[in-house]
Amino acid sequence: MEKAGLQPDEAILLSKPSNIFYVSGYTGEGIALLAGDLCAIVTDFRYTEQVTRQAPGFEVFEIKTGQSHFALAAEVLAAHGVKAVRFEADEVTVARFDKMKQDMPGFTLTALKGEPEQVRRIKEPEEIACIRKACDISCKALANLLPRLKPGVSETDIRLDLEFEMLRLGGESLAFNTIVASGPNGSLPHAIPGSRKVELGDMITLDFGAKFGGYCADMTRTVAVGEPGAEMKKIYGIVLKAQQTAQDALHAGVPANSIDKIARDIIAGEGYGKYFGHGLGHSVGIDIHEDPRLSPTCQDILTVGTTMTVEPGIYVPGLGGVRIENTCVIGETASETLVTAPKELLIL
Ligand SMILES: [Mn+2]
Repeated sequence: MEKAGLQPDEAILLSKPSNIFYVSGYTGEGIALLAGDLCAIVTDFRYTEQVTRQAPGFEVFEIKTGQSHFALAAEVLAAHGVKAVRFEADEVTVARFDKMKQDMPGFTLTALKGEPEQVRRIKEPEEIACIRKACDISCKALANLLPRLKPGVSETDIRLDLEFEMLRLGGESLAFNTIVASGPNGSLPHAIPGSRKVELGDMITLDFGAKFGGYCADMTRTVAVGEPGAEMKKIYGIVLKAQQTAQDALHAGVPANSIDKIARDIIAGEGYGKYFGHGLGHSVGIDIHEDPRLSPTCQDILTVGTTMTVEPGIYVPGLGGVRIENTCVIGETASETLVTAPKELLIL
């Protein structure tokens, strides 16, 4: 990918798992080296065969007992005439940077400026296909769960049920820890599922996603078990309008914060502005949270092929909360949602 911009004596050293997967398809531990005539993974005995299976285009170098990945990388790079190494400053800890300096003497070490992530912003059709499949699995898991959402079921039981369904339906893992927030717990945007049992009249916020082909789904639905109170119903209507209006406005060529503003203005206009304290959305791919963001401060111009969640919410302490979230792909004049589950208020 970004090898095109490299000098002949320069290499990129990747240690962030999502960037290594992006360039190579390899999902195990280790580091990736990219230079003019070199694509390599440096790893240990446990993963050597896995590299050859997942990343056939990459040479594999296995560290000796006691040898650090950086020390072996230094040998490999020196043999290719490399003198300068660029690394991921947002991934390498201070301790690992010290180790890198110690084990790679003589190399000029400079930080990448988020170039791998920049390239990853625009998803290839094969990447979109994986995210779509992850979203399909997630939607089916929700549909299978719904008949079992009843008074007396605990949040942790709901979480287990939903996660089991996602894995049973072909999800290879979970994109993130499932959020289940029932009744008054709904006012916590990132509630941890607990022992609280669902009561009649509760709204339940479910924020979850499967992973497929290395790519994440991200979706949220808030459903009611029995007739909810009047204010929660009103809040649901506001969030739904904010979600739909912002999603309808999402397309290439506009600044990210203009989409955030659409949802924020609708919610504020109804008097709930102070109860929507997070950004409207984020990009999603190999990592669950990627740039750009739909937030009041992100001025990036949206581009075709970028994925984006649209997830407004209203959280009222003591009452509850509502969030509705779709993962969308940005097109030239419109966006397409990859999450097809209905958004209208569902009263079970
Ligand atoms: Mn999200």
